[in-house]
Amino acid sequence: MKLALIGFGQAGGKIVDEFLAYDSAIDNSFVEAAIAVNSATTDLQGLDRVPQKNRVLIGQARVKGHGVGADNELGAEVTEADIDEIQGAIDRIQVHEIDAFLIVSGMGGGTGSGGAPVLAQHLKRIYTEPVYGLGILPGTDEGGIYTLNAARSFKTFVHEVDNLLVFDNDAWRSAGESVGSGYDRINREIVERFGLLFAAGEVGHGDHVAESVVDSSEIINTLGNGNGNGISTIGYASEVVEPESDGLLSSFRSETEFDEGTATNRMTSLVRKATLGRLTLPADAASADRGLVVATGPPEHLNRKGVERGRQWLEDETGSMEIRGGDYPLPGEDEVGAIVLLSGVTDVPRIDQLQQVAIEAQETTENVRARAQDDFASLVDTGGELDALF
Ligand SMILES: Nc1nc2c(ncn2[C@@H]2O[C@H](COP(=O)(O)OP(=O)(O)OP(=O)(O)O)[C@@H](O)[C@H]2O)c(=O)[nH]1
Ligand SMILES: [Mg+2]
Repeated sequence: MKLALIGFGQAGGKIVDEFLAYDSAIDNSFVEAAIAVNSATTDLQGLDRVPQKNRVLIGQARVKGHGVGADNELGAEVTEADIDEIQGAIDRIQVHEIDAFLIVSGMGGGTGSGGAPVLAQHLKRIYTEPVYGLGILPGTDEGGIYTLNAARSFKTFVHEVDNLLVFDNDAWRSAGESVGSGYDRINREIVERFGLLFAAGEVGHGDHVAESVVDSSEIINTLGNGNGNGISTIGYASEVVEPESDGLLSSFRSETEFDEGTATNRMTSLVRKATLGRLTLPADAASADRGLVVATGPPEHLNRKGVERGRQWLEDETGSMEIRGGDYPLPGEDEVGAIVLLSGVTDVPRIDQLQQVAIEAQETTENVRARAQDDFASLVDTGGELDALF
C-alpha cells in the first residue's frame, strides 16, 4: 500500500523517520513520500531520514522556531496560519501514485496534537484519497496537561480522518527504561506492526505468486473510506520456523501432509495470540466492527487453510461478518507471523478514561471561572463599602 507519510510534531517526525528506516531495510517501498512538520527548529534538525526539503517549519512568526510548549490551541492556530507552507511540500507528492495519506502524531504535546486534526481536515477537503491518522497516546505518568491535550485532540482527530490507528505509549512502556531509549524501542515496535501491515498491501503480484496475497484495497476496506470509521488497533505474534529443507525427504508425500497440518495449526494459534495479546491500543476484540488477518513469513510455511482458519476464528470472536484475510509472503525469512487489524473497536478502556478526563477538566474550568467571578464580585462589593466609609 503506497503511503504519503506526514509526521506532525516531534513524536510524529521521529516515527516517520523510523518508517523510512524500516521501508528501506525490507526493500519494499510502501513509503511514497515522507514529510515532517514542526514548530520547533531543533526537532526538525534532529531527524535522520526525512529529506531536508520535506521538513516544514510552521509558526515562525508566533514562536520563532521554539515550539508551542504543549499548548495545543496554539498548535492548531499556527497550523491554520501556515497551512500553505505544508501544502507546498504536499504539492511535490505524486498524489495519483498513493493509496492514502497517513498523518502520524503524538497526541499529548502541542504541535502535533493541535495541528494534526487541522491538516487532516485540509487534506480531506482537497483530495479524494483516504486520510488516515496514527495517533500516539501519552503515558499516564506524563501529567495532566498531556492527558488533557490527548483527550481533546483525540476527539477532533478521529472525527476528521477516515480511520484513526492508535498506539498507546502507556501500554508499552517498561519500568526502569530511560525516556529516550524507551521511545527508540517503542518506535521500532510501532513501525514493526504498522509497517508490516502497510508493506503487506504492497507485494508486486508478479514477484511471488502466493495463494492469496493481501491487496491494498483489502486494507482500505477494513479501515474504511469516509469519515467516522472510528479507531483501529493492531495485534502481532510470530514464531521462528525451520528453514526450508530441500533434501530428499521433502519430496515424500507424508512429510508434505505433516507440514500442512503444522502450518495450519501454527497460523490459527498465532492469530489467537495476536488478537488476545498486547494490542497497540488495548481493546476488547469482540467489539471490533471489521477485521483483517495477514499471514507473513516464508511462502513454504504459509498455506491457505491456516489463514482461513485464523480468519474464521476471528469471525467467531468478533461476531463480525467483515473479516478479511490474506498472505504476505516473505521469502528467506525465518519467522512466521500473524498481523491482526481490528477496525471500529468501541470497547476501549483508555479512551473512556480520556473522555472522563476531558469532562472533568471542563467542569473544573467552569468551576474555577465561576469562583473567580464570585471572588471578584465580592472584592468589588467590599471595595464599594470601603468607598462609602471614606
Ligand atoms: N512513541 C513515542 N512517543 C513520543 C515520542 N516523543 C514524544 N512522544 C509522545 O508524544 C507526546 C507529544 O510530544 P511531542 O511529539 O514532543 O509534542 P509536539 O507535537 O512536538 O508538541 P510541542 O513539543 O508541545 O510543540 C508526548 O506526550 C509523548 O507521549 C517518541 O519518540 N515516540
Ligand atoms: Mg516538540
